[in-house]
Amino acid sequence: MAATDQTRILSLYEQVSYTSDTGGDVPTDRTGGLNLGTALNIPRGRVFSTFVQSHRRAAKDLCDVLMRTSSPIQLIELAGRLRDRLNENLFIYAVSFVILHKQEFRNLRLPSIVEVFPHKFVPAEELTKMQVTVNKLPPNQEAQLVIEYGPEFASTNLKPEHRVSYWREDYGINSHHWHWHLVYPAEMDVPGDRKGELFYYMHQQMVARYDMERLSVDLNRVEKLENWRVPISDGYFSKLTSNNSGRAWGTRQDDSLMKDFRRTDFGLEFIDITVMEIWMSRLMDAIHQGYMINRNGDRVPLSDNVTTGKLGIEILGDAFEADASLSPNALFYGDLHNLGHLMIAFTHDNDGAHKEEIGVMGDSATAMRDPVFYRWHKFVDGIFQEYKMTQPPYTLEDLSLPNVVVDKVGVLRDNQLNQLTTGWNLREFEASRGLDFNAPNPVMLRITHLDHAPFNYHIQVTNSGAAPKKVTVRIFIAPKHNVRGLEMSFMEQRLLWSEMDKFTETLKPGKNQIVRASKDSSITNPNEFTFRDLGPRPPPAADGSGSERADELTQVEAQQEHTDFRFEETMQQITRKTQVKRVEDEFIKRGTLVNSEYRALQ
Ligand code: CUO
Repeated sequence: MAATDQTRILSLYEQVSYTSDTGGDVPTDRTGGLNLGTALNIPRGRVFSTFVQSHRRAAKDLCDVLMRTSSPIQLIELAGRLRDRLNENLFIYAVSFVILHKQEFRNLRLPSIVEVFPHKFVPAEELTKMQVTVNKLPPNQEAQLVIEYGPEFASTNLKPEHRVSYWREDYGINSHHWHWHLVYPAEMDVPGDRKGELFYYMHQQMVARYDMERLSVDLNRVEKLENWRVPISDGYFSKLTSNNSGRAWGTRQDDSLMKDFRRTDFGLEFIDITVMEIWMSRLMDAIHQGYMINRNGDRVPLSDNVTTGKLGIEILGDAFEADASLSPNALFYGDLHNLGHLMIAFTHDNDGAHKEEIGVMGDSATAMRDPVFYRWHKFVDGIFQEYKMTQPPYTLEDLSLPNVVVDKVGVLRDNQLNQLTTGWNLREFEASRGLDFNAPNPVMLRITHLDHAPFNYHIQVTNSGAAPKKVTVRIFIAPKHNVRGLEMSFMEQRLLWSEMDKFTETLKPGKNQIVRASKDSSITNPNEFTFRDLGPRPPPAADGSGSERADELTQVEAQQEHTDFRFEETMQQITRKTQVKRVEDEFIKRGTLVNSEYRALQ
């Protein structure tokens, strides 16, 4: 890939909300007669939400057109012509989707969503302050302007939930969530296995990790939001704007009640809470009967013990998320998870009487800021766990590896054994890529965010076989004590295990010492690049050899530079003793899982 493709593609992402047109039909001469389907139905300046089926449809229509381009140049040319007529968020979603999912574009990288839409990560007040500062600069100011933001949160200590604001409102987790839904979208015909299961697993992991963080600051584990007829105790006021021109996200007072949805301005049909309850009940029936019913009235068995076809957890995930193109019966099982996001996001103005915008729960780039996100996903996870408990427990054979024994596991940083250090770090983004500050030089945003000091895993493994053996190593972290300060049993701990890394290793016969750096994690390493990281590259070698590799390496180096850990002096440091265990060890000790034991702990 020539470096210019990467550089040129960035132009599609710059100041995307500040183009001259304000919507309307795209003249044929600008689309080359292309049929954009419903892509033009979402007005500019409004929220685009992948939780809304008509918005997913619009995204599919647009992506189908963009996917037909066969080179970055073609994509840039076509998308460039459409950019100022389409909803900004839809446009960025679709271009990003095509770059990620089209084989020919696999060497292109996306710029960080924080730089494309800074207002989704930084309050409008801060961005306005930046503009004021820019306006006061002398006209020939040479240096770039750097504005610091954070740690600052949307609530105060008056609310217990505030204790984990620093985690919920971190840009990293929110940009990760936006990216995840782009990689595994619903109803976009993305080929691939186990999508429904991945939806379950990734969100289960997010809740597990959040619960772990809560325990570390003496908060209870999240309570699921299962009863939609009682008030939601915690409100949320994001202080963010939903678009660059200052339209605010809807807010939610404490003790707000979900209401039947009755708006006509969001591409959504009316929805009753009663209907949501019926869908939930149908999903629960299917779980306990062991099958779903498809549109023909046939049974679709739900079992994870299959040798062909989809796993039960995958079918359930598709029906629950929901992905109407994969659900066995979208009309019957509904669209429960997606519409839950939206019903919650509209509690403040369910009928549009106040002409208020949707709340942050309606956008995957902002939803994780809100405490209710975790309550909703704890409910979602509870349904999946209900299914899991209908399945036979894993056996010792399932979970052990013949001739392989893990002798010892630990983490090491400098000379500290089994102690991880987390704290604040700084990351710079160029705010002037997404927002027009009318400044001659870059306007940088230095955001405080959560990070950890790098460390190494040390794993001692014995392969008692005669031949080398290729194995997959999966590392999890889990809290040891519950909120009462008591050591948890494995069953109490079970849903709190959070995956830290996964990699393959070839074990030689005898003792093996595996050392793995935390920054190499395939799970936690942020695949996030700023515009600067993706800027112009040196031209390829004269014979063309090695240019792709060089490009890749430069990007990896840029990424590593940003993931290097350096504590900033004024920032609070949080240290926490942790114990890293192998899941397999625990299972081997305890044998198979006992359902009644699990239930007693719930
Ligand atoms: Cu990612 Cu509900 O699916 O937030």
